[in-house]
Amino acid sequence: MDRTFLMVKPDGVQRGLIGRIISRLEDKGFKLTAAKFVQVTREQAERHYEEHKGKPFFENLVNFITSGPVLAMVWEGDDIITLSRTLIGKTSVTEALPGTIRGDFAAHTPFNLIHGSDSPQSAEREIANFFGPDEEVQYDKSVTAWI
Ligand code: RTP
Ligand code: MG
Repeated sequence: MDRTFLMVKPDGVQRGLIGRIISRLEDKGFKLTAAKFVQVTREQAERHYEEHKGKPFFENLVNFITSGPVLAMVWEGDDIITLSRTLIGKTSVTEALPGTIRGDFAAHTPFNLIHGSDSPQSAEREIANFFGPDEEVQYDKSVTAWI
């Protein structure tokens, strides 16, 4: 079973889309193992987006992600890193297809509602930036046997 870090960004929280975003992840059959509603600190935001440090949009990105609370989550599922990014849709709202979260709900780049890790290495680093080792819940989700 693979795991990833997914985060409803401040725009998703402000627009009241937390429930609908979570529903899409549940509908797909993914398993939620940790969740935390938090205000991201500047240091945490810079660590989270460290691969973008030095790029022209970095400062705006950190300002955006620290502009209000986010819902930080860990989800499990086979191939979840690839599958969740397909579900989320392209970064640019002009390229995000209908049927994806961004394609259906996001109207202005870079306010694209949800973050998803892009590799297992990123996932581990991003999870450790938001959650302690004991904060993930281990449990059986019987429906996963049927999907
Ligand atoms: P994310 O990391 O947030 O899940 O998004 P992503 O993988 O689809 O996109 P990434 O390339 O990692 O970029 C991270 C976030 O930075 C903002 N962005 N702005 N040219 C720009 O102004 C620009 N490029 C990227 C977006 O909010 C993007 O989600
Ligand atoms: Mg990214």
